Amino acid sequence: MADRLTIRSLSATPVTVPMKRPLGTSAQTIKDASLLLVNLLTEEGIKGCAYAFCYLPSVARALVPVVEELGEALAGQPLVPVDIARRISRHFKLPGVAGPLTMVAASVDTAAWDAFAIAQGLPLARLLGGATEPIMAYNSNGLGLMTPEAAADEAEALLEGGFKAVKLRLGRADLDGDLAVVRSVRKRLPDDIHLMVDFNQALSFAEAMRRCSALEGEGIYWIEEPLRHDDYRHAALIAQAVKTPLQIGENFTGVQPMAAALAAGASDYVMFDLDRIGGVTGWQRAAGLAASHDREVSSHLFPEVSVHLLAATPTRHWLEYVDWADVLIAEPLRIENGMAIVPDRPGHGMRWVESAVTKYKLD
Ligand code: SMN
Ligand code: MG
Repeated sequence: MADRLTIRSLSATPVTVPMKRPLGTSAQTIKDASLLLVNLLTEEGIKGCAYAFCYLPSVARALVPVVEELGEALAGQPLVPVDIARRISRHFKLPGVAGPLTMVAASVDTAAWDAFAIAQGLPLARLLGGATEPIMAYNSNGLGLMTPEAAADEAEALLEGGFKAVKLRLGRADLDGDLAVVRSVRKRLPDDIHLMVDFNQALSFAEAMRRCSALEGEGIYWIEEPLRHDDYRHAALIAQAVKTPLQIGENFTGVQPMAAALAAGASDYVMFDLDRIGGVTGWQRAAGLAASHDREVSSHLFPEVSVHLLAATPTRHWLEYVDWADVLIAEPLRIENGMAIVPDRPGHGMRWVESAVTKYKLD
């Protein structure tokens, strides 16, 4: 087993895979997952990989040369994660690590950690000091904006696999529309099943205060992103006024916005998006900050890698389970009794199915 690795090259393939259930959010309806598959090759022959969630096919395509250019900057460097993270942030210092460039920075960081863990012969969770115990997961594969009856049916269907929690998207034109769906879903679900709701930043401050207050007593587990994601000042007022826990964080780009949100008291819970928080390196920093504030940490998308990171997060909370990348992955993440199983393979355990990559490749 090679214990020292040297980066040889990076490559990237843009793909779009259809989702089984379209996801209507208050911002946009997502029907396909446009991903950028990133591969890191070392001189020793060990490979690491990761995917970026690009939302739009054009973004996935546009990032290919960005990955290749970063590969030229990293070629010949020892694969020491702390140094690679510093080199990646220096590479993007002038354009700024923002928007789609965070997807590249994070997925290359994650691919580097994958290769590093493979070289050590350890699952990423264990390399980072965690156990490979199952992680509680909620099913997020659906429950977009839909009619009350359709939402109740879909909520029930999402319990297959033993899930104990599901997430419903809200943010219709008016409060009554949202309330009707919440009541229909809540009525259909057994009492011991948790129901999270997500507004995807749809509301003004006044409307958010009204709707979040109205959701009290409706059996909601958390209320996610009622406001523009970086409006921490008003989020704090809502968090204070409403007993149901507030959840934000999928839009934290690195640890600094999270520190500002915590300082403002903007939420009860936090959730990290692997691409935005800064890959494995960024997640660890954010998890340290969360632990120092006793804040529960959940994940956003990227369940295959997040399951390892949550395992090594002292204040771990919920894994957001989506199966969107499953067709591309040789051994997709397994759920048993509503718990995600941390793969006991070296690295994060994702390997591409080459025939699927060819099939779903974007021109
Ligand atoms: C969400 C965001 C982006 C894509 C899909 C779903 C949503 C979530 O905010 O938290 O699941
Ligand atoms: Mg969300």
